Amino acid sequence: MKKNILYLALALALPIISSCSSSDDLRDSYSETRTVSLPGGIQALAGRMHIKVSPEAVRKMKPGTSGVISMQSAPTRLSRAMNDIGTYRIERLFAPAGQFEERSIAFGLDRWFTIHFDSRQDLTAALKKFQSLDEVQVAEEVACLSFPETTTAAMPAEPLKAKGPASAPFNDPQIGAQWHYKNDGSIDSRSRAGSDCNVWPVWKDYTTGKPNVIVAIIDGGIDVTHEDLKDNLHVNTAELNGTQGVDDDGNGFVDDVYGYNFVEASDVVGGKIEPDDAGHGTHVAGTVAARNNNGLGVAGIAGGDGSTNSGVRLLSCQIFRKSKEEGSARQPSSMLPIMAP
Ligand SMILES: [Ca+2]
Ligand SMILES: [Ca+2]
Repeated sequence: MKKNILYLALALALPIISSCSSSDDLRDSYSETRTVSLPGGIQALAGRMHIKVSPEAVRKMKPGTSGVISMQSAPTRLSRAMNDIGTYRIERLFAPAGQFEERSIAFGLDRWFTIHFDSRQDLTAALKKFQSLDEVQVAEEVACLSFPETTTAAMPAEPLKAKGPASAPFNDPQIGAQWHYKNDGSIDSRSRAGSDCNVWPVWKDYTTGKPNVIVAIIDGGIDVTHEDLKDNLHVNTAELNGTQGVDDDGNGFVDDVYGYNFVEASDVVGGKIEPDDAGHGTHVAGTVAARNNNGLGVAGIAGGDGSTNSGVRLLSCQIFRKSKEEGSARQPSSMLPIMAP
């Protein structure tokens, strides 16, 4: 993973490493991440926490041009606390935003860090220790992320037929089955008139979506080749026409053509978006802005009317890869304001 990992300076790392059996033992990967249960039923990652430090503390923890920070000058109590729990890596929670970094600093996003420490440590005790420090404003667990579950009871026993209300406003072949947009009770015996979001009048009288609106899909990755989505994707042309492996538009993200893969995993290369195994991100993107009136598939809530200057644009901010995967994701702090036109 190549995302601005801030390593401890050797001066601090030596005593940390020497206090453990092996530094390699502590260096977990996404696939090896262990979870623990906290009071209240929260599932959290072992050996991880997020902290927000004070403005005074962060001034001493600034990374150099190489990305390496010197903890020698960090507040003594904070350094000692990190040492006590076997900290082996510190990284910015919100990735540095390149030319837009000033904006991140203004909102204090540069003061959030992920602490990686010995997963054998008691997480509750570690959080309590950090919460007691003057230099730390917030210390919290890294909650597990997992796919939202859909219960079978909420799903129809049989697929709905692609019919439904007459006079559909667009020619998408599946629009009749999208009862959640317009439900007049005619789809089948189970459908209930009015159980919908009533978007048809909005399309007719107000808008079908405008391309100057970018909607971030914070979910599994979008299939950017999908025939009913590709024309409504936000495309970062500087990256599309740029050099692979280079942050061509200077926003802190490399090769972010359609968004970014924020999954925290050692095998995620270059932030490249990959559709999740359940197609969930693609499904959500389609609900938001599948291309309308293109004679293909379904309609999206804000998918336009088929004309060039219509439909919102989709930005894939991937935080999931698999249905049953547990882990964490880095935060897409700067992507949304940066990529908006
Ligand atoms: Ca970029
Ligand atoms: Ca369509």
